[in-house]
Amino acid sequence: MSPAATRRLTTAQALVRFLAAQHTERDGVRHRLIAGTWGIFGHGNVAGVGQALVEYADVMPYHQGRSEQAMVHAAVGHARQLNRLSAQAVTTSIGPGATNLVTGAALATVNRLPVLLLPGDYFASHATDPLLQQLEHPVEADVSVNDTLRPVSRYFDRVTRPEALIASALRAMRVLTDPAETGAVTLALPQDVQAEAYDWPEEFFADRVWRVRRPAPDPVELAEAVRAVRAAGRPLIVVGGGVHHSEAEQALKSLVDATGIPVASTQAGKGSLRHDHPADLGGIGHTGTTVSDDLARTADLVIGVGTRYSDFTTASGTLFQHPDVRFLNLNITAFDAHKLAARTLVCDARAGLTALTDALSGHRMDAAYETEYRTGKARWDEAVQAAFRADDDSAVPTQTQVLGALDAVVGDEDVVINAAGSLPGDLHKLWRARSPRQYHLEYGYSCMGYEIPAALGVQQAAPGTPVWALVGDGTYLMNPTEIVTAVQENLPVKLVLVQNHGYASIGGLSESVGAERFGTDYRHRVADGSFTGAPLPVDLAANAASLGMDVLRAKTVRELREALTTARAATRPTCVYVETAPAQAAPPAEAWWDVPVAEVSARKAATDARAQYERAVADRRHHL
Ligand SMILES: Cc1ncc(C[n+]2csc(CCOP(=O)(O)OP(=O)(O)O)c2C)c(N)n1
Ligand SMILES: [Mg+2]
Repeated sequence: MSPAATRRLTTAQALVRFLAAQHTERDGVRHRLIAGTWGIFGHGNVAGVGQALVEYADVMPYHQGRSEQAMVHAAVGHARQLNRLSAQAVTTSIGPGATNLVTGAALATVNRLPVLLLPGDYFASHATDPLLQQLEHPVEADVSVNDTLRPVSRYFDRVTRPEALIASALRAMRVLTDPAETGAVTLALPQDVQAEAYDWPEEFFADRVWRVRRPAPDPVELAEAVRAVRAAGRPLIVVGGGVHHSEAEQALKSLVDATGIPVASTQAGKGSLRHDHPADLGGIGHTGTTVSDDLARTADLVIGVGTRYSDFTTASGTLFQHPDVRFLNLNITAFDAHKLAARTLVCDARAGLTALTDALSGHRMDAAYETEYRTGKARWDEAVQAAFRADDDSAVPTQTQVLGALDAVVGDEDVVINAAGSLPGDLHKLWRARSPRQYHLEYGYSCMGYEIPAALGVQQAAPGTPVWALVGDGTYLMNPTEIVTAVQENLPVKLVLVQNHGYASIGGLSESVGAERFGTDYRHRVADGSFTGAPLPVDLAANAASLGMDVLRAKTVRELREALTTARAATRPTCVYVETAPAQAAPPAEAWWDVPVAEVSARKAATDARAQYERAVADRRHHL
């Protein structure tokens, strides 16, 4: 190829052609970087990116979505399933189509998952201002609504001339494939520029491979880390999503098998060790297990691996109570490694864990410590059994019995997706993850409406794998639209729809913070103005059926088991609809979570809750 060779294409055609030629590579395995493009067309992208997608339909798969936010969720599900080695793009029109991306972009960036956003933008020429859907800023003429994507993106550019795409597209790929920086990447595309032709250097379209690096630990940091681990009497490993992103599960197991150090997991890290490994203590923090939280309170060294230490993990700064507790953070992102004034090990999780295992050769926990946590784990296993067990097959199931029924039906390969409501807490405490990819909890943004579209992306990344989206009724109502897309794309995703007539999780929270469950039940308004009438006569099962799903209504524990078994084998999108009994069967929280309570109020519920709040907040520590 002569360096001088050029090809005359529109900016949008050049972008699509370029994206189709990008690849990632890690450990010798190659993936397409942009596996496909989701899109909803309007005047801001139909003639530009839309035209380019039909021109290059042979090299760039296109998926039609129903809402822009949901398309981003689908892309995020896909990226997470493939450990961030492959992403998808999302193209939108201008204005409302573009701003509908903001929630999805924030979710991607919070969870450090790559997605390429291609919102249309106003004319770079200003020739037709104000364009349909243009928000005119009277003072700053270069501002568009797409600027709302800046704070939620890890890279943002507005491509105001065709040739500017060359540098910008390369930078965008760098960020998408950088394990420390990845998240939402936005290339805003003025609609006139999308359609404008340019003589592109042929080299721009050549196959390109982005190596996803595995930085090794710094020798000085490693030596200090090893000294700290050897000196610790009660070390506890806390694993986060970074273990999965790095595919470091085997390296973690090797370290744990060699040393006997126990492992507790955040929502994103759960499944890093199989649930039946003797050192796997399950979830940690506000939604953690008794054994994890007991160990966390008494640990003298907390070894964070790939975790952001969210407030759920640290119980809002109250969990780690050993007077001399110290932290050692292995993280590819220096920003996270430095949290809690930790000793840092800034490197890839797999590389760091392997180096630690080698350097700790011969080091083993006291037998008494291992006995202590194994006993605690056995006790917790009994609590799980009790929450799952349903003695009466003909009764309406509780929510934890729904999880028990699902636990009995799934295999090692099934993926279970959830993000918001009361299910995340129950799942974090109770779910027995049997493989690294099984437990798919989006709890960085805990975004209602993530589950169904994410299931589509996961299913695209893992054809043939049973993929379950678990949603509450409130979550379902917020974003059921991608059911239609599952039908259209023949994706046999499975939906477990848990009906409890409102926001049960927030109802419980509301009660505990003195807000009296206000505004959390789905009930008719009555004469005094309150929502305390009969439950609303909605039929969400009929709704799911109307969108094209096969629907199985389960009224009892027995029917639920049968329905889940049928759904697992189904080859069409299938919904299991279950109304749950109100009984609270999940074990209570072991650790606190900071939700500030009214300091003054005329209502007893609030003043009582405030007194309790002040007692809890007194336990908060600064780790310095
Ligand atoms: C988009 C979004 N809006 C609001 C919230 C706050 N929120 C968290 S859980 C929840 C209620 C969820 O209701 P449902 O899905 O029915 O689950 P349940 O609590 O009944 O288990 C709300 C409103 C959120 N997480 N995401
Ligand atoms: Mg609900």
